[in-house]
Amino acid sequence: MKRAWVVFVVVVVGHMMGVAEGLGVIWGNQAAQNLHPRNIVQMLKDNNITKVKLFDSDAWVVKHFGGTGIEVMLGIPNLHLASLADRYKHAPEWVKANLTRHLHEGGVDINRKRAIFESLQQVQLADNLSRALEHPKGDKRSWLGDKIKATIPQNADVYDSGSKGPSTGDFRPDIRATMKQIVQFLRDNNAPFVVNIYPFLSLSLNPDFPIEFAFFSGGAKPVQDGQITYDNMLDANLDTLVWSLRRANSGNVPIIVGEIGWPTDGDKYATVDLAKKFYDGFFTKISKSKGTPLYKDEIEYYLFGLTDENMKSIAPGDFERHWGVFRYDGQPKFPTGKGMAVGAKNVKYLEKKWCVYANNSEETSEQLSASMEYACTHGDCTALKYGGPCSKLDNSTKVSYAYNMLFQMMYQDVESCDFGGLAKIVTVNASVGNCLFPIALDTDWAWRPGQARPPLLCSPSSCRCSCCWTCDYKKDCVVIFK
Ligand SMILES: *[C@@H]1O[C@H](CO)[C@@H](O)[C@H](O)[C@H]1NC(C)=O
Ligand SMILES: *[C@@H]1O[C@H](CO)[C@@H](O)[C@H](O)[C@H]1NC(C)=O
Ligand SMILES: *[C@@H]1O[C@H](CO)[C@@H](O)[C@H](O)[C@H]1NC(C)=O
Ligand SMILES: *[C@@H]1O[C@H](CO)[C@@H](O)[C@H](O)[C@H]1NC(C)=O
Ligand SMILES: *[C@@H]1O[C@H](CO)[C@@H](O)[C@H](O)[C@H]1NC(C)=O
Ligand SMILES: CC(=O)N[C@H]1CO[C@H](CO)[C@@H](O)[C@@H]1O
Repeated sequence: MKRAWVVFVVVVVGHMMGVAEGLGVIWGNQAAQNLHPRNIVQMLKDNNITKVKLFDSDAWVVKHFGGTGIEVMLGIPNLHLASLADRYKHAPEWVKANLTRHLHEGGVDINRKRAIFESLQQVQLADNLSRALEHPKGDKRSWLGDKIKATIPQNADVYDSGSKGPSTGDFRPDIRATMKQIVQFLRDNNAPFVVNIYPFLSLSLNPDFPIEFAFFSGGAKPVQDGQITYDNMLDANLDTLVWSLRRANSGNVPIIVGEIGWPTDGDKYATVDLAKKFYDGFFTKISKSKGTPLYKDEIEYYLFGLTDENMKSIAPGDFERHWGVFRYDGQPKFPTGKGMAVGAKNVKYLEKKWCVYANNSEETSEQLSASMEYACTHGDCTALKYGGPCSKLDNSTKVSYAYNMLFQMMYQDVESCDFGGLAKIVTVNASVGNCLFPIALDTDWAWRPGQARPPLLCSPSSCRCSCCWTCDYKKDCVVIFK
């Protein structure tokens, strides 16, 4: 899900790892509507998932995990990260304001809690941050102490495997010095190295990638590295990291996979079938708790992600909005035999109303494509290409799909189903075959990031701008309480 060059910054709160404790999931909330946190809590419990990672520290969301026994990792918004790194005193201030405030009796479980500061930044920033987190006066131990651990998550492209496989692996030459400094900071503070590994991206970005190597069914030509045979990318990748850490004199640093998953739409390789194949193999692998050929401890994994996010940036690709093991409404996309099988229960939806292309006027094809472009820009059309079920619709049904997505993302606001008279609201299910025309979640259920309770609704007419969904709606739009 992340671009190749990004790094992340993480602060881990709570007792330290070493012993893995199973599977975590990432709940991102860049969707027009998100399930209520209490339903997420229930879903996690139903699936025996005890760890969740959130990308920001929205206090209202975090509060719902209090007393549930679920460990929470919290992210830091990007914009805060730079200032956190630039001056020494900012980091303690941020930690106090956003993190330690949750750590009280009856709050989010302090002993089992971890928090993540996370952001998309360059290596230099991570480097600055590791210095900001060190004690002044040259003490290498972080001022964060034992309760909060700092780590700086990386994408797997910060290391290369070299010519002979994992055993010749090392951090990339261009950033090696910085990476060395970062991992030694981790080592000195008993903090984990967090790495994001996406076999899907390796496959999707590299036409020569042997497809079966992305999965766990042993169908690919194995990589022979001395005595060790690698038949899947994940193990080979992790052992490359093990070697890279060893070469940085930090071989004991524990490893956590901070993100792993497979999207279901928006790319040639993003299909329900391949995602199911990936997850089936992955769940079988982790149920054996064996680590990798070189890393014998059980590894902790965070799945990306729990649900689809239809407002995520699609700069990396249309698949960005389809990483969920579950749909937008917490319903399973495919059966997973092990792990993550149980969907959200008692989900409430808005009325059974769809917005579709009316086909009753003399519109020109220019008007039609302009309306489609509007709907796709402000809504979500990422399911209309690349071979997924909605890509097979005929053109005019695609227009209906686009209209409906925007209509639902606008909480079925009637004014959002106008499109200059080209659209109409219907009560007959507009879904076609396996292409779901979704219904919005009930407003008592749904929320958007940063949104106060009760849910706010901002419609195009009240906004007088076409950017409710892309701009900061709190600033740019008039907000109506429903
Ligand atoms: C969760 O764990 C309980 C107790 O071990 C078990 O009975 C149940 O089947 C598990 N649920 C899932 C979805 O794995
Ligand atoms: C890192 O710190 C240096 C020196 O304090 C500063 O010049 C630079 O802008 C910082 N980089 C980032 C990305 O914050
Ligand atoms: C639109 O309506 C015309 C006239 O009724 C019909 O011939 C045509 O098939 C319709 N097109 C669509 C896409 O429904
Ligand atoms: C459908 O749309 C595509 C691209 O917009 C266009 O190339 C194609 O000719 C259209 N098909 C019909 C039947 O209108
Ligand atoms: C509409 O039909 C689809 C099947 O095509 C189904 O999955 C969906 O649940 C239906 N929606 C509603 C609201 O009944
Ligand atoms: C997400 C969040 O709660 N951020 C807060 C972190 O702390 C700063 C400084 O107090 C606040 O401005 C942010 O709102």
